[in-house]
Amino acid sequence: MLLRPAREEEMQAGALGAPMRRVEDDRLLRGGGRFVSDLFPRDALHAVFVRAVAAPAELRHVDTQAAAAMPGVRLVLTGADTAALGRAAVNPLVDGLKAAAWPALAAGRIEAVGQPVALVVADTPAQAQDAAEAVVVETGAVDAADFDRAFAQEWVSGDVERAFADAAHVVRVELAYPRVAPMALEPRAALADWRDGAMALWLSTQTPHRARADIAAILGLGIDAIRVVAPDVGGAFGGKASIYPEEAALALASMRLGRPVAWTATRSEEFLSAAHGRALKISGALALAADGRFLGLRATVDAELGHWLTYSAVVPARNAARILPGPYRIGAVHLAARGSRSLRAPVGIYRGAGRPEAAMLMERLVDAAARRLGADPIALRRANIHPAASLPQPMPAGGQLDRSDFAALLEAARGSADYARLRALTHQRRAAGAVCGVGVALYVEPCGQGAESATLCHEGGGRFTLATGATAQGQGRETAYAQIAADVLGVSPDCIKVVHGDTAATPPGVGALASRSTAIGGSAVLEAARRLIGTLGAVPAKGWSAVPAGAVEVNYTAADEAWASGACIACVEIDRETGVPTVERLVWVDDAGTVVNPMLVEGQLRGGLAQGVGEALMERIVYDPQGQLLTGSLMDYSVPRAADIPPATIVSCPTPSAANRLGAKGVGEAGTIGVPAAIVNAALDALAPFGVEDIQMPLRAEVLWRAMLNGETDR
Ligand code: SMO
Repeated sequence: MLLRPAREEEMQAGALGAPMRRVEDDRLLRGGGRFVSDLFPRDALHAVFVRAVAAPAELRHVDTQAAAAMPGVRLVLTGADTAALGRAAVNPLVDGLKAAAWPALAAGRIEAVGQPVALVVADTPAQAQDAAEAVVVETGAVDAADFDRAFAQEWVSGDVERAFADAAHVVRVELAYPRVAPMALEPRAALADWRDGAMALWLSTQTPHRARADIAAILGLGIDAIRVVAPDVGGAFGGKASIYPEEAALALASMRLGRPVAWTATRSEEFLSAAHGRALKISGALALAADGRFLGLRATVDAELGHWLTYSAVVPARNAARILPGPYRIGAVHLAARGSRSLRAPVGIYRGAGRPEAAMLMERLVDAAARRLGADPIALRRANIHPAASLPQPMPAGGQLDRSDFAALLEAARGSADYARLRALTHQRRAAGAVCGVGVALYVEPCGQGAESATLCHEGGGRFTLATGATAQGQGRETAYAQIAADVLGVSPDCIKVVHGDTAATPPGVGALASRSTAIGGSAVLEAARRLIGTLGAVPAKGWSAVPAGAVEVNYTAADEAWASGACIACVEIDRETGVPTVERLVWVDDAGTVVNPMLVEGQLRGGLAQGVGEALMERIVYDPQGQLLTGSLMDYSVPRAADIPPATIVSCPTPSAANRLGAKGVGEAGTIGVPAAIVNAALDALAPFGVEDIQMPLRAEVLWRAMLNGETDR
């Protein structure tokens, strides 16, 4: 993507599509950000959680007496206090989902290390911490609880038995996608303020309106008694899309005390008890005709859900199933998705949410097929993709593939990577002793369905206030939404004030997740701007000064779901002596549909790419066999630094979506979907001369070194 510097005059021509600088950044870069922890009032009390240190266990007794008598302590809550609370909702996206218990504080039994067992509230954080250490938790041994299936669903299309019976070749891949941490820079934080029969909650959340409904159900109050505010949020990545037990306990504490109660999670608490991502086991078999046609696909997705279910607990498994078989024409498909609870922290959505796992399976299968057939990986993909003219196209697990041009994506990637030369160079380097390879990935990404809201008010004099049910955690939403509205209204984006995050100031909406906020929330903004013009009448040539004040409210529902797509090519070199991998080159062609602001798109793509590189090469949450978390700090859990991010060429190749008014597709999650698959395929290509056909993520030096060693000894 070639970016020119933002210039005023470019914006005059029409705000939509202009590389406008983010209006948020001046404030944020000067330290003017207002995150939840910046909003704690002087009279706030401070909460610290007592957490389980071993699991599973019978919880016999929590002795709070000594703690309650310590200086500054106002309240100690245990599971007995929270037992009567209601429960948070779980999105029932599969048949027969079995809901799990949802204790705000553990009662009767402890299910995971890190589970909150008691809440101590004191005048200062230090007093609360001291008192928390005086809480005595008595436990007894239990057999590892039998966590049965939470759900299982299958989808079949075509004659799968026949496809595999007719196959000239069948290739198989089995992979365990590591459990990883979403790792927002800002940890969870909450402030609960109960006064005059109403609850105000400031949360570091992606979904304030849903949190409002959850807190109302948990506390047994009408929704009108609850206000939730998401102020500046320092990253979320799916990890802040669900209400948490800690937040429910905090709200109860404020209700009991009639005082504001504040909590900021430590980094270790985030690793211990915030929702993780991925942790899918996924296996598949691809049946091929002798000429390389894909005949059939069988795939099984096994999700580990952790000990309680986040709102979107089912989404990763469901998403993995519904993007298969990716961009390929396969007549016979059998998909199975299952989820089971486990004695660990919850697993929820994380940037990509099932799509990276399924793309990894599909793309590894295709590269394995290319090796089996002696075919070129790009040529094999080209021979099996849906032609652009045949899209939209229904998918086996529901939904339909959006308009896309997969051949154009592959050809753009081929050209941009100078693919033929790259392959030739790889052969030469190998002949000279290097361990290096080229990997390809082509992916599809459902992103953006359902409804979002917007209210747009002309305040008079050409000034506007736009309130949205969507939220922001660093995406530049205020900039993008102002551009969309300004383009329709024929004004400069700085005439539009964008309001979000506060349920008292915005219409009910979904929030920011699932790469939906531009496609759906942006379409709501577009619709609102058009309707406002319709309501107020034609704007006179001399501008808005003569137009009266007025407002419209829109609840926009997309006709269908947008699907983004992209093609990636990665080059990886592996040090023969140490196994250290280097991603030498990444080319990524992305279809984001209508682009509102190319600078924001590139920022989102590069951010996702960084997290995609992290999960491919280094990130992994590790528990020991007793369920103790071994990666509980940034000393132990490896996230990529700036120097770990490879040079990447990003090329925009948009086909506007047919699914929503704006024609936009998602960009926030895209970087985690194709990039890891291309990197792993490149590593497997590099290791092919050693006879290595399988490798598990993350691709740490040790893993690669052992693979080379074993490959050599095996032969
Ligand atoms: S993983 Mo996203 O915030 O739906």
